[in-house]
Amino acid sequence: MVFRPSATHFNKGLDKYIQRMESKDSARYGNAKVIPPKSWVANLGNYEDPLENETRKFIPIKQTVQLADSHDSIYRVTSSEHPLGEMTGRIFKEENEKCVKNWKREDPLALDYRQFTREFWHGITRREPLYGVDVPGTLFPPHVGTWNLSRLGTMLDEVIVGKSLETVQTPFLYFGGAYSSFAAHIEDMNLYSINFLHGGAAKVWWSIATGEEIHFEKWVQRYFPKEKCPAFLRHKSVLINPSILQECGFTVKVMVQEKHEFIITHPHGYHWGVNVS
Ligand SMILES: O=C(O)CCC(=O)C(=O)O
Ligand SMILES: [Fe+2]
Repeated sequence: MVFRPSATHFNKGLDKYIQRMESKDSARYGNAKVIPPKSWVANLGNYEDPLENETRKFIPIKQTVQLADSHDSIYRVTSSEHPLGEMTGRIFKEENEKCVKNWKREDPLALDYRQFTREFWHGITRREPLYGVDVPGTLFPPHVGTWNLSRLGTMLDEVIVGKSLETVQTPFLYFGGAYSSFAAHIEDMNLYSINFLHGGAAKVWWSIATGEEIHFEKWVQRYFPKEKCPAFLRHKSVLINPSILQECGFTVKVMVQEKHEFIITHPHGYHWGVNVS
């Protein structure tokens, strides 16, 4: 579902807004998109461009994707650290551009989102995209009082007082290279997640309606009979072409997140996706 809250509703904060979304049964429709009011976006001001920051360094991963079934629909993603090791956003951008050049015809920025997703699934095993994942930090300026991902003010703050649960309550930055993807998963402790696109090209998300997760887990397990861990989807390495899930009767939704839009994932709501560039 897509929500376009008024400034009044939005400024009451995330907790209140989630209650409002839930009252509209948003979990049954997969991920929710929240488009913030213009006044809130204007208040962000001109903040840091992470691609120009010379002090924040990270080691991107290189993703390799292999087919895991016989009908071109289920894939296993493995990641290795980039051979150059730690780099700044600027170097990451250059490395990403080199990859895109090597793939020739497939410059993602030249495609609309339908062409892009078709191309993504079509060439998925031929590319090795780069992704800067789980980089601790935030771009939110401290003066932003509501929906600031570095201090969300959620229910968790009331039960965990005086410190933050590392990785659950602290924000991360993601630098998405062209065609980099994230595997199907639900969150640790089955919590919600919230994601804001600060800049760059879009991120395409797929999600399964809450309520279908057990069926989905059983369905996926059939394709990985050798997996010993019953919760192996938590290892975040499985990508599934949404078409096959639709054919098998799952409620799969696609959502394209553009600059300055939030995506909220629901507890038990499986989601996965790909960065355009
Ligand atoms: O952007 C990513 O790579 C992961 C996003 C995600 O799974 C989330 O925000 O819950
Ligand atoms: Fe997630």
